[in-house]
Amino acid sequence: MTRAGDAAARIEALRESIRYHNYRYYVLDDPEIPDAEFDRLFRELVELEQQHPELISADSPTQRVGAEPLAEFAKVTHVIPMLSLNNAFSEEELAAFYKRVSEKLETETVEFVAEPKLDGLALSITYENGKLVNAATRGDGVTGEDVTHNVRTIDSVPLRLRGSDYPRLLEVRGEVFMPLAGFEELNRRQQKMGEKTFANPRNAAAGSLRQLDPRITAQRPLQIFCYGLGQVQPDKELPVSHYDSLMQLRQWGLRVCPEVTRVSGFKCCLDYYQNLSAKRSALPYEIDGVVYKVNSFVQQQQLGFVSRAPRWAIAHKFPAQEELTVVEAIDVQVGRTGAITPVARLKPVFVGGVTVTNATLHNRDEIERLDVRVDDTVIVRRAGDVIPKVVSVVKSKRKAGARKYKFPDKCPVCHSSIVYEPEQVVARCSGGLFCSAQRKQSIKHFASRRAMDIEGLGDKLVEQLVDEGLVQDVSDLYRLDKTRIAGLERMADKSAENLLKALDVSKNTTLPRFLYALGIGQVGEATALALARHFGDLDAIMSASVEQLTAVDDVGPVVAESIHTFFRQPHNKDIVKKLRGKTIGIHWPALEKKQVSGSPFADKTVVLTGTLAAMTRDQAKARLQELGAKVAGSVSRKTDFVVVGEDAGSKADKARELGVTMLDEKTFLDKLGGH
Ligand code: 5U1
Repeated sequence: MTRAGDAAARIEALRESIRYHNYRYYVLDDPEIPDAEFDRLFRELVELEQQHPELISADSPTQRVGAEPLAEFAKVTHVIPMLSLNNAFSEEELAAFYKRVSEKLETETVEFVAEPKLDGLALSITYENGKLVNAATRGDGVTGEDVTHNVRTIDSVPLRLRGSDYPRLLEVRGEVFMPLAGFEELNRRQQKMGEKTFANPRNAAAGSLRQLDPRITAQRPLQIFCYGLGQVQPDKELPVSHYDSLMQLRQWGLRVCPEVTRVSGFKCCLDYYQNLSAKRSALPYEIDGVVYKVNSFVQQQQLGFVSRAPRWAIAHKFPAQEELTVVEAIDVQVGRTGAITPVARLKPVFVGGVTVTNATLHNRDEIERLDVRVDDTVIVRRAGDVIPKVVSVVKSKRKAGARKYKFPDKCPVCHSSIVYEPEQVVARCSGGLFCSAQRKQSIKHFASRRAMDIEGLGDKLVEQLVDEGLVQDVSDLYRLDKTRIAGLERMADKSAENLLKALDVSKNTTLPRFLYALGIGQVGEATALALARHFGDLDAIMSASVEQLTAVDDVGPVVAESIHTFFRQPHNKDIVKKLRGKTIGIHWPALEKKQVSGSPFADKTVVLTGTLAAMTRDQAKARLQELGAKVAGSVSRKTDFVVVGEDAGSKADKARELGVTMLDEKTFLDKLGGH
């Protein structure tokens, strides 16, 4: 075949593939591949068509915006088409966009409005004389679906506009989305009722908006952020810039994203992108990039449009959080408490900014739900610092004869039986401390930074110590001698000395750390701290009844039972005794309870936002907890103080909105200082 022939064949194959995935995405609401993969196919087609313009046909996916609307809904024609955005996938591509705009406008410093690119569905809502009369999805950009009945059920969409100075006809455009917490709750509900779960919040939002019965939509936690105007009549008194029009929309009662801001010049665009990227995992909804729009409407008009998108706007995308890869094997890992977690071993894939080789499969039920098999092509997701997970299997790529995964019934390490607690999905190895995997995990946990903080005692060394029979339980760590340690692979006199020193240093600890280090089921750092604060000393905790334990803040019957059982085990009591005994001598200062009761933060709920110059977020949190505060992740009417550092974002806005007391860093440190 000739090169032109090769290109023609590839173009046709790409078009077919894009049509198929468009259908899955837009019509079925059930995409098979991640957005990043789709973007790549699309870009390859655009590039090939640019190189071979003679091969462009009117029916190519590049020559129209979306796909066919669903048949069940009435069709709505958008008088002003709903366009899409061009993408920039790198700083260089953003720079090229900036250059094009500034050259065309003959200005070096262009003012933009920057806002998050939400991962939802574009919507058009029309108000006549201030009343909501119509709402339509984007569809193919020209014809959408009438979803008025469903949109009316979304709380954040006003049915009437505020005030009286709105135009007779106002069409607003925005993004409907499902916040993360609502999405997780919805999936839990769906699973409980044996209904289909959604792969991500975008699918959940799309599925919810495209319901024929508005009563179903009304139960779905949909939200909206408005980001622009469509038709407006009369349009004489409209603001002259995009930013002012958003502020005007807000005044009319329409919801605009609080992260919207004006930025001038290329560097400020990049700063906004970086700040938002750092904030991304803390936002309550999913975003996949930043949208920059030239602020002045006059300048927007000067720039105009290219076929499917405006020249005055661009979406600067974050690195993809979902990618395709292949499952090379499925293993199970044994945790500290014997929990058996299946893990997919993956062909290495770059996702969410790192190379991922393993992804959790959570439990046996999840393997069943996904029906994941060795050799399957899967979508893997890594968002923020969250452990990578397999989102779904691309069934159309499954090889013939791929066999269903059989969950083991014996622990792969100690060969004890795997058991299930009644009503629990977690499988556990029944080997207890006989199982070396459980022992290794509990020793690693004991030594970890937030527990006993034994520097130099990393995972590899713990494994060697257990495998060589030098350490059976954590108390054996403190009996190690230099010659034995130095004799281990990759160890020498100096590293052995350092480890012994670190072990010695670790003996001077705090009660909450020690409690946490013991690895009692269900006892994390916060519970350990609450227990230490409530009882004041370890003996009181060890002898407490379940009822007495339940009296502690945040300790429910399950946690209380777990603590109680732990301290009834002769083996555990023996280890604690050895650790505190004269020979080893782990000790901690007595807790000064009076410090807590006199503090301005005692029993207060505090939220931290932004960056503090004097301490890290963890240090501030620990200090507040020591002083009796509960440190929460989000602002509500129950919040007593919000500590506001540099570059604080929406939490500060929320605090302002709710009238919560805000402390700047200096006031915060002054309050801490006295205590
Ligand atoms: N935030 C935001 N998302 N978004 C999507 N703004 C925005 N603007 C869009 C689209 C498609 O389009 C206009 C620039 C035409």
